[in-house]
Amino acid sequence: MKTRRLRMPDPQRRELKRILREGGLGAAFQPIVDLSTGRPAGIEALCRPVSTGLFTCAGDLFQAAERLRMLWPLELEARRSAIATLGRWSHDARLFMNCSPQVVSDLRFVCALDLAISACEGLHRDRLVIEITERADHRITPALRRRVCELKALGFGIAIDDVGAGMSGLNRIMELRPHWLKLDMALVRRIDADPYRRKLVRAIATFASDCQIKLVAEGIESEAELETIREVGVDYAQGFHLARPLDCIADVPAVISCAPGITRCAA
Ligand code: G
Ligand code: MN
Repeated sequence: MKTRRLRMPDPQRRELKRILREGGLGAAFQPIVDLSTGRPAGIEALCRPVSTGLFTCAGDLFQAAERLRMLWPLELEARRSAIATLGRWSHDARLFMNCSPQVVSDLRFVCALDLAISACEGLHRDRLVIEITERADHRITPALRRRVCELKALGFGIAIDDVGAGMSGLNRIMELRPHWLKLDMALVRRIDADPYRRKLVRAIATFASDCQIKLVAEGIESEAELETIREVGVDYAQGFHLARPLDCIADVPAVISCAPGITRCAA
């Protein structure tokens, strides 16, 4: 007689299913500031799982979803809820959404985005920027390349996240030709005290400007870092020194003071 081995249900799978069923995906919103005006050029939606002990941060959650092949439904839900909040933001900043390369490559991706957009009156594709994030998968597949071309042709913005960290390297920029580059915070940390770092970021800023790519410095934590990135030619910035991620998109200020010499307290 054949014996069937019973598989124990994975507790993380059970929890992911519950999150999808009952909603347990919170979000926080952090502005990407245009340093020439102080206005948010965009707002990044950051996924924040409502903690139940199994997942304490978004990284854990998405790692488990990847392992359990549940990345698609989870990212779909994260994007849908982020897009829905845009109705509560009365200004015209773009919404930046983190998407993994596997999900962007999926044939259903564009349709799923359009469906979420159609539920939001007056929202157009050019208000959305897809931040291609880097988790484990570093290959640029033909499917990813095709989908990115398609998204650009349809009017969506494309950003490459965490440039300078891990796998978000030069070949990714070359292959995908994004509208936005987001410099990883490791590259800008204490840039004011490090001439080597300044030279590297200045070179990237020159490249970005020559290619009409908008450059964002992530993770700005001090006035000195802010002044230095501005000095070397970075036009957009994000970080605790400018604004912490906020639970409610409507609380993101319409103008963020970022004039040189004005000191803000990092809350
Ligand atoms: O990978 P990505 O750039 O999307 O990650 C953004 C993460 O960085 C979020 O979790 C956000 O809360 C965090 N973050 C945003 N601004 C800062 C900052 O100034 N310093 C640090 N250490 N983390 C930040
Ligand atoms: Mn990001």
